[in-house]
Amino acid sequence: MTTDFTLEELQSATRNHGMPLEALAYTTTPVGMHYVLTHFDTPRVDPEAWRLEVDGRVARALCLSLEEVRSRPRVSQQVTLECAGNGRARLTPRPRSQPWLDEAVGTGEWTGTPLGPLLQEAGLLDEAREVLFTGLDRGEQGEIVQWYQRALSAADSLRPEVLLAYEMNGVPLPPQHGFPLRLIVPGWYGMTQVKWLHRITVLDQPFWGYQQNVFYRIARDEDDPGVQLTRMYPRALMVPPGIPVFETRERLLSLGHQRLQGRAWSGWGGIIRVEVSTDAGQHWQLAALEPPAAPHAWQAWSLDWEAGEGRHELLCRATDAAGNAQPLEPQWNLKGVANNAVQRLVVQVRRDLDSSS
Ligand SMILES: Nc1nc2c(c(=O)[nH]1)N[C@H]1C(S)=C(S)[C@@H](COP(=O)(O)O)O[C@H]1N2
Ligand SMILES: [Mo]
Repeated sequence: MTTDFTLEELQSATRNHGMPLEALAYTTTPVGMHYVLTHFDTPRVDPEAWRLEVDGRVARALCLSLEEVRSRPRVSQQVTLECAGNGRARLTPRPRSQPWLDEAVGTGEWTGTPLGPLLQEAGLLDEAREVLFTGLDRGEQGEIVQWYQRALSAADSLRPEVLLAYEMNGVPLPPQHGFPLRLIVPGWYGMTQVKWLHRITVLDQPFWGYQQNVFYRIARDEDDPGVQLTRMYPRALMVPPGIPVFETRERLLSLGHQRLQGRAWSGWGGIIRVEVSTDAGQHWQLAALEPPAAPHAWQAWSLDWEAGEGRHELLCRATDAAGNAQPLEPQWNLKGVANNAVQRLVVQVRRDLDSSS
């Protein structure tokens, strides 16, 4: 396939990285295999000097050290994160940003303290409408020099599952995942999960910011205000079966019984159905689907298949509890976000591939 990727896109794709799809085999993604997306530079943070400021429309501003954050009530939660740009590289024409295929996802075991009680301690004033989260990273995007910032409504900020996380998979956050503290908003796309968090500001009016109002929207063109992204739309992915061809990453499989398996997730109340096609979408079969290990973690699915000799195109698709389904073809939009078109995988089933040879 010719795609004419630019060196800028390659630079983005090597700085950031996806989760190798074979890591779908783990319920909790090992730290180094979880995807990474960072707009600007990864800041180096001195944990002794770092403080979390809570200010704005609050009764009592707070300034907490890392020790003070860590000594608050501690909870752990398995949460699937996915970049809103996942699938972007499959759009034509391709919006210029991080060129993800299908792999911008991972499930971490996030440990931290719930945000709600901390906001209540600061005391939201009556006029509080939104809560703004600011990271320590700064750069230019869309010709605007900015700190990485995202806001949530006051109501969403007070949801019990929203965390200030200082550990991932039982270890302090690694630098690339937001050391020493990040926001975790289960079910929402990745841009919400502000890393290197150091300031929480309660606002009495809607926040206007590049990452809120310009970039993370589904819009037809520059004049279309579009809609703001919030929660993740459903997606199912398959562990690539068999063995890969290095140059093409096509899969080689031996003849006969195969167990196709993968994971599926949605931020809209979980997955109710995963279907698999082994003939390029002509027929679909219902996969066995497990409940999630945690309310906001992905769900395992599997399907047994008798593989006949030759070339096959495998597809999988998920439907969520809110009735959202995955389209067969990508739906184009200006920023290349929320492309949850079904995954397609080409496999060659061959007689010469039994495991002893
Ligand atoms: N401060 C800050 N937070 C950030 C970002 C960033 O560039 N700066 N990127 C966001 C985006 S777009 C995504 S998809 C997730 C990625 O989180 P991860 O790298 O831990 O997987 O972090 C979000 N939080
Ligand atoms: Mo993202």
